[in-house]
Amino acid sequence: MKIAIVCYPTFGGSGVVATELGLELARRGHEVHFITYSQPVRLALLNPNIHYHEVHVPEYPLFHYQPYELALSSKLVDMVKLHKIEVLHVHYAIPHAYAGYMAKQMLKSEGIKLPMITTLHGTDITLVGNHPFYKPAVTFSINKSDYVTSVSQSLKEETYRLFDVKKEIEVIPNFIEIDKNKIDENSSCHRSLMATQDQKIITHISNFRKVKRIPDVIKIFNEIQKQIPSKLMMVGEGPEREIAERMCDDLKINDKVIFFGNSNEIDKILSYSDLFLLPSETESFGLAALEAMACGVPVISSNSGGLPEVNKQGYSGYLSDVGDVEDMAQHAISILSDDAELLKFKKNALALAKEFDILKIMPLYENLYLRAIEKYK
Ligand code: GMT
Repeated sequence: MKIAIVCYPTFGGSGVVATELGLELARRGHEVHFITYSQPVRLALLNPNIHYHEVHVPEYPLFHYQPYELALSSKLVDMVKLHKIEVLHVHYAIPHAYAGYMAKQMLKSEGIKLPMITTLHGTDITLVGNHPFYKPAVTFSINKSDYVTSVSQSLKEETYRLFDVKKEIEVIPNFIEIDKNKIDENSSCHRSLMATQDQKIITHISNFRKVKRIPDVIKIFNEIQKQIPSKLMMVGEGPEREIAERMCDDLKINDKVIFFGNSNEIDKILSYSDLFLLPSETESFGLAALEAMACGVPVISSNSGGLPEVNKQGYSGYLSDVGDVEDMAQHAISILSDDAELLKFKKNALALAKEFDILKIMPLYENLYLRAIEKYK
């Protein structure tokens, strides 16, 4: 199949999912065209089936806001015609589903039929898309998609609750390539760079936005380190980083916390980790938690959104109410203070992650593409 993928090329979860999906489709022999404003961070262009087309938005002094949707839909029309693309898969409703629909209509006027699949990822529904300024356009473009998927049952229910969506939403969860997350002894990332042998390694990875409740991460770690020799790895970049750094200063724990910024070595950092913290306000799925579990790292998370679909209470980790840092810290300490218990949780986390193996999830997408192409034949 010839598939076009539109996504955000940044470190965010939706871009990661879209990129890993495209890479696996290419490995399976499909021709994949990424169409976005810069090269997705995890995209390696070494596969002859992978193509990347950059969307340029020409600067013009009249424009206070650059019309990205317009440039994207024009690029889509050109690429679909040039490469005979059979199906369009847009990730994140805003503005991709809207731009995709415009491209579809332009192509239709030239007699070209292009099925469009929209995958809802989370904040496009729960935070941004729900804003009254966007809501009519988001509702319209979801309803006009040929097929709609969401990354969890929870997000599907949220979409129906918040929007007047008539379309059937299919749940296709986030996935993980299990074998990729093995410790590479040749890597420059060694455990000794992070902690001493007697210290436990605790990790948080996110885009450091408010929704991630970064101050809770620091508070939980502060309680843990009072009882367990440990270090905290803070991986990612975003507006809450400064607050977190200041908190570490105030609590006098900055020698126990490493801020990495954005990293391409997260699988290595995770492979050395003993525990993962994700106390988010909401999380449609929690890809970062799954990435941790795939490295055999138990997860202490909040119980909001789709997190209970990924992290299982008392098995792969623990889930607490949003903001209950005391409960989260207690659970963390209970896992970390007993080596046998920690080992059990690590094994369980890996076993659960295997349920989301890319090889199990990929046929769901391939089947969807086939159905979408068939629809217009
Ligand atoms: O978590 C973020 O803020 C990034 C965001 C994104 O759209 O890139 O992640 C969302 O999509 C991921 C992939 O489907 C999900 O695993 C994340 O849970 C979801 N984030 C939220 O719902 C906050």
